[in-house]
Amino acid sequence: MNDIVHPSQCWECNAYCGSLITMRDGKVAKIGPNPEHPGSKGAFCVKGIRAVREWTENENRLLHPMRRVGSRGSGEWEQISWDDALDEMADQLAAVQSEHGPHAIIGAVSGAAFSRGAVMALLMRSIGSPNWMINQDLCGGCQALSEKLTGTPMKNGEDIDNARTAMLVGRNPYAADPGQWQSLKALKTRGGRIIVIDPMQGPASGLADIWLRPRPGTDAALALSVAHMLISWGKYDTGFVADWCHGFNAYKERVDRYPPSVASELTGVPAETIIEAAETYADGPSVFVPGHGIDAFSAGVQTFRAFDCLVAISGNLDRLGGNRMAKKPKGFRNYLDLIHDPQFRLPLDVEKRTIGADRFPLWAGPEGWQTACHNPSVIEAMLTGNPYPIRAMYVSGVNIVVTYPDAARTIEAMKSLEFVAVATQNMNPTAAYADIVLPKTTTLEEEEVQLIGSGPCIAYTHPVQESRGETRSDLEIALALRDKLGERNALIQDFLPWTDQRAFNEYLLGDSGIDIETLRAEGFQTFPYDLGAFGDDSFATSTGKVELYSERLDALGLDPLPDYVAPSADAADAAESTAFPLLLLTGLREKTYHHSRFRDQAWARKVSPDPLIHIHPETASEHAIADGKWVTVHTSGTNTGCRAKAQVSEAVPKGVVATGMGWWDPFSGDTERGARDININGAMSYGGPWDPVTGSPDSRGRRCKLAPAA
Ligand SMILES: Nc1nc2c(c(=O)[nH]1)N[C@H]1C(S)=C(S)[C@@H](COP(=O)(O)OP(=O)(O)OC[C@H]3O[C@@H](n4cnc5c(=O)[nH]c(N)nc54)[C@H](O)[C@@H]3O)O[C@H]1N2
Ligand SMILES: Nc1nc2c(c(=O)[nH]1)N[C@H]1C(S)=C(S)[C@@H](COP(=O)(O)OP(=O)(O)OC[C@H]3O[C@@H](n4cnc5c(=O)[nH]c(N)nc54)[C@H](O)[C@@H]3O)O[C@H]1N2
Ligand code: SF4
Ligand SMILES: [Mo]
Repeated sequence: MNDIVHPSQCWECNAYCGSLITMRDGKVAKIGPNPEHPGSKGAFCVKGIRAVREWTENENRLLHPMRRVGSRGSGEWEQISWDDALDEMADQLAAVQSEHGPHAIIGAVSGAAFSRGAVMALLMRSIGSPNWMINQDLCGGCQALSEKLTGTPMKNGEDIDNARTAMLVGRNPYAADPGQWQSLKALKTRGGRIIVIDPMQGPASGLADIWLRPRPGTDAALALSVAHMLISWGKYDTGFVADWCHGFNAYKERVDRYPPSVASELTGVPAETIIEAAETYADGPSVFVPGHGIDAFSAGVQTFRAFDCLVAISGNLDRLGGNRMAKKPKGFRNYLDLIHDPQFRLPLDVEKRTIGADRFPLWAGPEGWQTACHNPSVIEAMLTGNPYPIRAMYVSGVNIVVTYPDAARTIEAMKSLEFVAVATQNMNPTAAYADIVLPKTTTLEEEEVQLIGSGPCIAYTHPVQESRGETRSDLEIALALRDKLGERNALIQDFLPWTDQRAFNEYLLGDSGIDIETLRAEGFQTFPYDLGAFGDDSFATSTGKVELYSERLDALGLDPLPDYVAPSADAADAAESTAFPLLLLTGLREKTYHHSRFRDQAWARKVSPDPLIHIHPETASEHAIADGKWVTVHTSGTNTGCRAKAQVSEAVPKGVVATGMGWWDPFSGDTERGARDININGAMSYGGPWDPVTGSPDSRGRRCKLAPAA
């Protein structure tokens, strides 16, 4: 037995744990945690240990390019060669480009955190299209935009290990992030305090010293009230505020509108509890640990602004035990740098036509965070031709039929297109609507270099085995497609100047002084950085300071100060409130699944066989719903519904129901049914209200109704 152990990086979810992969006779024998990894520090999960291997070795894995032979969604395919697949794809894209213009072609990925995001953007730009979709309007987009506007990029910089107090807001690290969970338990053991803000009871509230249980979507009022208390007690960082904050007086006036009595009224949290939380948070260092529970909703940016400003004025920004600002080795290029690099940009007038740039200029188009489209506007354009037609789509690394709200409409939009190609590892519901399906490598087969904020470190994903079958990586597909498009004179410019993944990765490493060979051997590289050494270039805002008062929002006619925005469910009239009497939370994570992935793995189905919807005993009896029985779920704003299994428990407050996401049935044999029937996004609208900055829809807090299923 000759075991070789490769340090690598798991990126099956955005916890990004360091891994050790043991190879025996050329095969993966074991995947486990890397205790040396500075981000995860030995934490790991069952998906990293088990699901990735099955995902790779699975007999259902797609190993060859496929061409649709039946109608779209019929599930009838024939195997074809790569050459034929790429020829057909290039022919179709070139035809759409010449008939409708390059804008009519769109790419879709999950996010830009991995190379496939940037590769997709650059591939589309090479064709002349500024249009590509990310799903971060549904994930982390509100946090990112708030941090960008405020000048406080601190995502993944939570320094729980050195904190005295941690404040979790809409975060369930027990399921979502084992590294954070491990650090929080250690904090508790060493006598630190934990504040949890979450309407739902769960492992985190179980660990809490103070648990605030707000009405869904009202968290901003809590942050503003805590800030008000800190300022009124004089327990804020006067030096940091004087030197590095812009607009403190206006901000103070704003937060003074939210004494605990007012915040209590808005959120349902007792005023004494808000004061207790403020006292505890004031006794730092304190770390703000946010989660998806306050992101991806129509007031997401304002909610994050309220917390981000609190972190700044309390002196916890870039402080040991607080929230570290993003660090990067000098000379390293991350994916955002790539997307925004002037040498890879289309002319301004072309980028201005990005779908959604007119409505959400800080999200989509030239000034956008990632320049990507506003997705609901894209679906609209596919179906109506407004503002102009979208006729062809290339999807990679995202399962839009399952993970975008309004599955029926996404399917209708896909069916209306002239051409759809999907790159994936398995036949998922999105691939089912493709004309061409391309087989993709997995994270055990591809090399990736990535900046990990939680380390912070540069991490290396080790390609430990040969690609199975004919599978290829995103960059390999993009390069081959680029060549085919070139043969058809369909390239505007070549924005993919790399020969292979290694060249791409070396380009990312740039002049950072970190080299691939060391990364391969160690799995990661740390780099030196300063904490709290603020200077003129610390805050990337127009004033060069933390903008409590955002000049950019002001210029756009949006509220420049953080504020409480009533959740959209409050706007319902009497008829709607009667028809849809409950509030729906979606997105609860389970340890078994990563969104829609691994749904075909027997072990995972055994642990989590059905989509559950949590309902309070009193609410359940009011609606004649019994524990363990199937119910139908409908929300306001759509006609379609879905099913879930009732889990009657006091974990949710009365009148609130909570469910997961990502459900589909790989074995139903009926794609539409499999993707809509048990998928909460089959019952949700992707229409407004949208966050005015990110265009995010309400992925929770929507009004809904439940009834026993037939
Ligand atoms: N096992 C597993 N881990 C994952 C993932 C996965 O699919 N599976 N996905 C990864 C990804 S991409 C993400 S984005 C993260 C998401 O993981 P988290 O950031 O932890 O987010 P959620 O699990 O969606 O929700 C966290 C909490 O928000 C609460 N919540 C809901 N509405 C509100 C509200 O209005 N206010 C407050 N304060 N709380 C609210 C919920 O009750 C829940 O306890 O997990 C990552 N990790
Ligand atoms: N209602 C509701 N909807 C939500 C959410 C919610 O809370 N509520 N959460 C949102 C959030 S936070 C997120 S992050 C999104 C997730 O949305 P998605 O990104 O669509 O989720 P996944 O299931 O991870 O889909 C990934 C797909 O990418 C492919 N894939 C997996 N690994 C790789 C890879 O290495 N390379 C490539 N090219 N492809 C790969 C597989 O085909 C897989 O089916 O869903 C969002 N949708
Ligand atoms: S939590 Fe699990 S799936 Fe996510 S990165 Fe860590 S080991 Fe991988
Ligand atoms: Mo996410």
